[in-house]
Amino acid sequence: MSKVFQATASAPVNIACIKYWGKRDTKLILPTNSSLSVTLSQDHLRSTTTSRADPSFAEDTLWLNGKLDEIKPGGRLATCISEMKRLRKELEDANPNAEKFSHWRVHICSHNNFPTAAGLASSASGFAALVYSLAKLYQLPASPKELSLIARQGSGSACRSLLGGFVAWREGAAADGSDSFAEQIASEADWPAMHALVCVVSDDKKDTSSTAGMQRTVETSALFSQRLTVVPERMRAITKAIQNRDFDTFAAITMKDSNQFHAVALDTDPPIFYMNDVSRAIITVVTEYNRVALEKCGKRKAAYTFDAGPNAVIYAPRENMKEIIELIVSYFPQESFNDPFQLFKSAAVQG
Ligand code: 2P0
Repeated sequence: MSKVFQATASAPVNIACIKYWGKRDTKLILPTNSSLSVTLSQDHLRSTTTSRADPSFAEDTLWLNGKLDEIKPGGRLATCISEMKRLRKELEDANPNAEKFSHWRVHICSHNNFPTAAGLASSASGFAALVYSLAKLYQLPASPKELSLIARQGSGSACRSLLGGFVAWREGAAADGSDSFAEQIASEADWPAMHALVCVVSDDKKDTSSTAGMQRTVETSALFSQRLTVVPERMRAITKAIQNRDFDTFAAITMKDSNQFHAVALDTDPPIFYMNDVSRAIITVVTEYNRVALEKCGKRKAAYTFDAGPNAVIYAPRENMKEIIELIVSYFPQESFNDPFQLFKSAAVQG
């Protein structure tokens, strides 16, 4: 029997505090603004991917959650796979002793342990796990930053899931995308008190995909250009807040940016609604909770954020979480949610 190669890797979702929304290059997936996220840890929201190279395989094949998925020529999956094969080929060419299998076909099996495409960043963890598993399969010495350049071409937000903790995706300026990568600005250990509560309001598939929605915003929203003028200062300010463990500033910026992202979605023609009545009620509860906290001690105690779907993520220092969960549960009986609340904290990607 001839030799085969196989590797498994897993990557978690990330939840943005400064949102990525809009591309300046749709093929290379270059964003119109930098973004910043927290990579969630623990085992609840992860993609796990196994890649196998075997000389007997007839074509590259992918199964997503047990179902055969199409690898369209020239599409995002094909791009990521061919980029990883190219890196393996470079390694083989540079090292005469390296085994030559970059030309073999690969079979890839990927599994999400949470609802796919429900605004819970499944493409982020999915492409990060895919690229990471191929990097292990091909025994590449590439750094997470280098791999983020490839994962970005699968799905923009995926580049941030290759690193743990607090991660910035730099928009970059180069036309070839070489400076549009993710980098860690603080590790989980730098701010261990930071926790995230994921409130699954709905796990239905969303109506408007992020990919289609964001380009419609770029093309039709007058508010969008205003957003681009404020993001650079927000990136600077939130980075400083994270490095200083200044939760009040972190919370103020995170909520403002979530609100602005949903405002430009609404300003899109036709309008895009990602939040629903439960999402808006969660905003009201957190706002009131913070109003009382501001009155009492001059600082916010929680921050909501919503992505391209109705589910809420509430960031808060761990010490406030019990109170926040009790508050949310008292306002929203569990039937409002398809899933019980899940508590995560940020952490590094695991292999
Ligand atoms: C984010 N989102 O920063 C923002 C906030 C959704 C709202 O990144 O077209 O699925 O594959 O690059 O990465 C969703 O965008 O879009 C996203 P593509 P992606 O997390």
